[in-house]
Amino acid sequence: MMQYSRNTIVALASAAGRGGVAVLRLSGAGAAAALEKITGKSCPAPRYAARRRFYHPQDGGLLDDGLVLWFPGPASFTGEDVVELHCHGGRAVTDSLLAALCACDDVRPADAGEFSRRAFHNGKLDLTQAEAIADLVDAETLAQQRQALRQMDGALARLYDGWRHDLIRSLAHLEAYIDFPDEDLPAEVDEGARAGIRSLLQAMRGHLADGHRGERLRDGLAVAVIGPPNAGKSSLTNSLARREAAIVSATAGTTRDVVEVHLDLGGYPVILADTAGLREGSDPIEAEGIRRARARAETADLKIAVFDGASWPALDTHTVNLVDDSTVVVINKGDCLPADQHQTCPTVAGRPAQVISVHSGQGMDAFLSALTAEVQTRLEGQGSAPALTRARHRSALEDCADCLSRSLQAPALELMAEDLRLATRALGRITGRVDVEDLLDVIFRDFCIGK
Ligand SMILES: Nc1nc2c(ncn2[C@@H]2O[C@H](COP(=O)(O)OP(=O)(O)OP(=O)(O)O)[C@@H](O)[C@H]2O)c(=O)[nH]1
Ligand SMILES: [Mg+2]
Repeated sequence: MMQYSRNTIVALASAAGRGGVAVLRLSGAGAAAALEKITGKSCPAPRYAARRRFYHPQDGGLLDDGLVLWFPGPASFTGEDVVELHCHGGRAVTDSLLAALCACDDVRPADAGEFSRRAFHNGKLDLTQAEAIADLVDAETLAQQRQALRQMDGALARLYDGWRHDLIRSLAHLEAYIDFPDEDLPAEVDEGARAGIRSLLQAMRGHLADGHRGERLRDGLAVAVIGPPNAGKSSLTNSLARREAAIVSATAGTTRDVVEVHLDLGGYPVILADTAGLREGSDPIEAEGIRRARARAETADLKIAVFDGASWPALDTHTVNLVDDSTVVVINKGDCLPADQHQTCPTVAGRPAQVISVHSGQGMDAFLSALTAEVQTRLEGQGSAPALTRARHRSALEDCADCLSRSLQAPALELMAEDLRLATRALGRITGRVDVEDLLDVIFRDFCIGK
């Protein structure tokens, strides 16, 4: 990172633009002095709000009237002295206050993420918690918010640090025997270390094989609406989105491009993709649309196969062939089905099919509940284990697991220790703790060398 001569940072903590109240935040050794300079008064008691007028430090002009808070370090978000100014949320007010603060000694505008970065450097957060703050700010649904809050609370950090601690312990024991080669490695130490590595590896593999639910919950579950032309795929998409996102018409082959809508289904984020109707012998543009539809069906986490009730009991074979375990099957235009068909529970390719009608609303509530349940099982795991939320964590964990399984095959103690060291480092990359001091601490605490 760039080195600056001024080390107290200031930034708008609330969103840019007009609002009732805006929050400016300062962090660094000069925060209190800057506050005193622009208010002409001393800092209030720590963590108590006080009302102050704000003046420009050079010309003395009144800028605003608001609240201030003073969080002396290290008991602050960044671990440094922090000051918050709650002012009126207008462009001129916030701009002039920022300029006034930057005119104070040692104060400069913050870089992107610099507050969290300082919090990390001062040991207030690990990297997963810093990432969780970003996720919480980006969360659009309740389930995303819950996941981010859990991670911010340190659920992932505790899991990964716990594993790392176990590894460091095993490593420390091995290192001790490597450093003192006169002593033979007792069989129980060797077997104990191996058993520990095996159980860690198993826990890690279980965590990795979670169907990417945490990452999906961050990004949204990909759901593709597929089916023959004119079945009502776009009508269903619009009904779920509660807006006219896709064109609906009685002409078969209306939808060509993939039309994406973002939904909040019972608190879970979904990216719903309406696609072109599947059929043969169409013009080149439609053929490209169908190719895209098939590609979407292939990569989707979940499919909704929509059949046309008006042609019941004939079923489009292109669509039937795509029905699998990850497909919710619906027969639309239930209003066009013969009355005697309403009572039966049809199946398509071995999956139960729900009869709905986007027009009349028939079966729509039951369909929505079934769809939400399908989404929920894909995003919510069993039990209370926190989910893996980022590709960055996944790749570090995969590296770690590779090192661990290699360590079990290692022909010599030194090589096993080296693999464990690499595994520890890979885990440390996730939380940002990559430090050999930890290893030394454990060695000295557990072995009392030199006693
Ligand atoms: N009777 C009846 N008609 C429906 C229903 N849902 C949709 N339709 C009609 O079916 C026609 C086709 O609807 P779309 O939603 O455009 O169908 P699509 O599957 O997207 O068709 P393509 O984009 O051509 O593949 C339109 O005229 C809709 O008004 C329904 O529940 N009942
Ligand atoms: Mg359509």
